Amino acid sequence: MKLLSAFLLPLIAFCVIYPSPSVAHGERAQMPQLRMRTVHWIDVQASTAKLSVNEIVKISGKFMPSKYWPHHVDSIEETAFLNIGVPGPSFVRLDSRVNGVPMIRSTSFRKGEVYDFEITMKARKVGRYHVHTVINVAGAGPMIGPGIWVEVTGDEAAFVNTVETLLGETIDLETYGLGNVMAWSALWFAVGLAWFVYWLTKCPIVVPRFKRAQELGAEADQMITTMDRRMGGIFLVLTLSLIVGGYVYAQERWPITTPLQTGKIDVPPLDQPPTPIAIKLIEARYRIPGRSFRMEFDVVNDSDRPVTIGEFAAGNLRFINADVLDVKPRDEHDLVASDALRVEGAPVAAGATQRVVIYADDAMWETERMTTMISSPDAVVAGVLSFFDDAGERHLVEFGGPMIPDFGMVRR
Ligand SMILES: [Cu+2]
Repeated sequence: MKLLSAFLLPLIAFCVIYPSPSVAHGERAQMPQLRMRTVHWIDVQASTAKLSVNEIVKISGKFMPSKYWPHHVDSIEETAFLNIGVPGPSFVRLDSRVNGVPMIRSTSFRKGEVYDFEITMKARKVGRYHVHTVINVAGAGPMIGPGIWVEVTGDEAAFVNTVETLLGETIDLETYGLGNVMAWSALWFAVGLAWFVYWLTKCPIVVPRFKRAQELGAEADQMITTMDRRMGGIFLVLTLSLIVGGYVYAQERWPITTPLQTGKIDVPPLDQPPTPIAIKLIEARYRIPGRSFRMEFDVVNDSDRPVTIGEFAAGNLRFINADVLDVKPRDEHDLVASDALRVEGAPVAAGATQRVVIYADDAMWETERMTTMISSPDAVVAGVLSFFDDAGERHLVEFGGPMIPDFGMVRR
């Protein structure tokens, strides 16, 4: 009790009085290492930001499972599922594909490989939603992609969700089988209730009866009357008949059924040439007072064109080099810093190896709570660099390594 009043009550009071600001649905709460070192989401976009009920929105882009996947997090190379995270059943997913393969079932993805995805959804409920891509990893949980605001207007009552079955029958998925579900639930509830009510008519009931049975010990069977045995028999026969009868009826009524598919499906990687650029991280430093990330690399350019860095992406934040790329945030919530990447030592000439230093400076590190990585016992960071050659060809290269915090103190 003393512990309660000394620690818990002030803590509870603090939480009640000082609630943290709510942001969409908690994407900033995910640990920075999980955001930076699990799945890199690249160029995620929605086909529209505003649509009416029954209209289609497609979410597409690329993702790359990180080669720096934390050891304590279950691997994406085991079992994973591509999904969309939105509050409530506000959309229905009509189709989702990775490298063209339908993603109805779970799969696994290889670390370091780039995958193309597209998810097709139909708007169901009116509202404004932060639509996130998500890869659910078995044992590890959801790896959340960037959120895109999508607004749905129109008339919910007009929502149509029909499909044609393999037997050519058109059914409405909003109501299909609902009557059966309700009838069976009501029936079993009634059977359970009747059984309970029967025992309530007996004296003594519940706890006094339990105590009585304890007192009687081996003699407790005496408490059960012939009537009780008869009722028990009736309920047993009734329950078994309902189960068997229900099964026989369902077999007669729907002779052809297929079970839900739970097997895994393989996604072959895209057929693409290996990237001609290799990088080695020399040092990554995060300067806390300046909200500035400084990274130093050795870049080996094996291609026959000079390359420079146009974008640095980490943990769903995008830092753009305005000299190379023109990418503007789609709205004030988009995590794009249009002119926040400074590159020194580039372009890297064809065939050359050069030391390149990049600075990603933006308050997003702070506002998106990425800075909590400095208090992690596993301060390893990872990100993706977009290299562009002088013909506009893009090469995605991942890097990772330990990060050293810089507290801005004068070193002695
Ligand atoms: Cu969100």
